[in-house]
Amino acid sequence: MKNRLSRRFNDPSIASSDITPEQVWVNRRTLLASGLGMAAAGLTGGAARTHAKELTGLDYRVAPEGPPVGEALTPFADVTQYNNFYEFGTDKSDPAQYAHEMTTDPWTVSVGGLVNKPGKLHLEDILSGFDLEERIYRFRCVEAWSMVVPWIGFPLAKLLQRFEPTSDARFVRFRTLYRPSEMRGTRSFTAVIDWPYQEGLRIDEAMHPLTLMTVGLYGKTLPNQSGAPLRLIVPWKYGFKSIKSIVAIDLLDEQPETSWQRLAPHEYGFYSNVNPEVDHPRWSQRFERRLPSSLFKPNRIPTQLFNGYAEQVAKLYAGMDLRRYY
Ligand SMILES: Nc1nc2c(c(=O)[nH]1)N[C@H]1C(S)=C(S)[C@@H](COP(=O)(O)O)O[C@H]1N2
Ligand SMILES: [Mo]
Repeated sequence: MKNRLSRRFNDPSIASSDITPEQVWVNRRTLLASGLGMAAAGLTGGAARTHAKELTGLDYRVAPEGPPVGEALTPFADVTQYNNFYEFGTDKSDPAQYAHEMTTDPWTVSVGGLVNKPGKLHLEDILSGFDLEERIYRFRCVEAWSMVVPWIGFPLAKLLQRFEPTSDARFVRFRTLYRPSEMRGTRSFTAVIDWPYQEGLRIDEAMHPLTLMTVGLYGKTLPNQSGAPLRLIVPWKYGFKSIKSIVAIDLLDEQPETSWQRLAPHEYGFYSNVNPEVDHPRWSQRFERRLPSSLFKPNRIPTQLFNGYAEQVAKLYAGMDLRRYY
């Protein structure tokens, strides 16, 4: 089977529609959340979900909670037109302009290292093998902008368990596709990053239920600029840990080097947990600009420890000096 999902994103019947993805999202969510709405529309939950699948190409379960309390969702246009994906250039507008040059079909992910069952999975197998769910997460970039996004994915732990990590596995390393013919940012003479883009997590961070293998947002498959067809979302860490367009995952007994650490070790640490108390050497991390943000309406809000997820993840770092392990 071909990767029908990535094609669905460009489905003209969606593009020509004059409803925005945010409206689709809010309407469908309201419909699913309220029994009254479903009764009024003459739909069962199942029928509503099938309809959502036809509309978006993805079938997923909607998490019962709404957005983080009092925080609006960041509009689809801001989420998908203001990006970091250096493989396509360093300007925030480069990924939206050039990431379509990347082929995402066919797509395989290899999992190896300290696992009992190393192997390769096709994207189709990954998508059919796991129940997808929608999770609304805050996302905080190290450059001090942030957003709230309805991501669609499944816990990374479920994928890793399928390959049976051995008891020696203490870290996980992730690598992005490196294909210069389709990634103009990697062909530049002023090399920014030592490609392929590489990131890592400690095994308990990788196994944490908040850590999401992500395939969609706003009810659609990921657009290429957002890291299609498969990217990580680690909501309590700075955005660069959330590696895009993943092709390889390896379980290791030693802490892997990361692309940003290699580039500037005193600016970017391995942990990179969101922390308003620990400044970046060149700027403060106390505040963030919540997108959409402009000169006249900067939308400046205070940054929270672990990006607001302390209750869920602080225990992973009990006893650790967070200034030293930044
Ligand atoms: N492969 C790859 N993954 C990447 C990056 C990148 O340049 N290449 N940038 C990171 C950074 S710095 C951020 S803030 C987020 C941005 O995700 P977004 O564009 O979906 O907001 O992606 C992260 N993942
Ligand atoms: Mo970032």
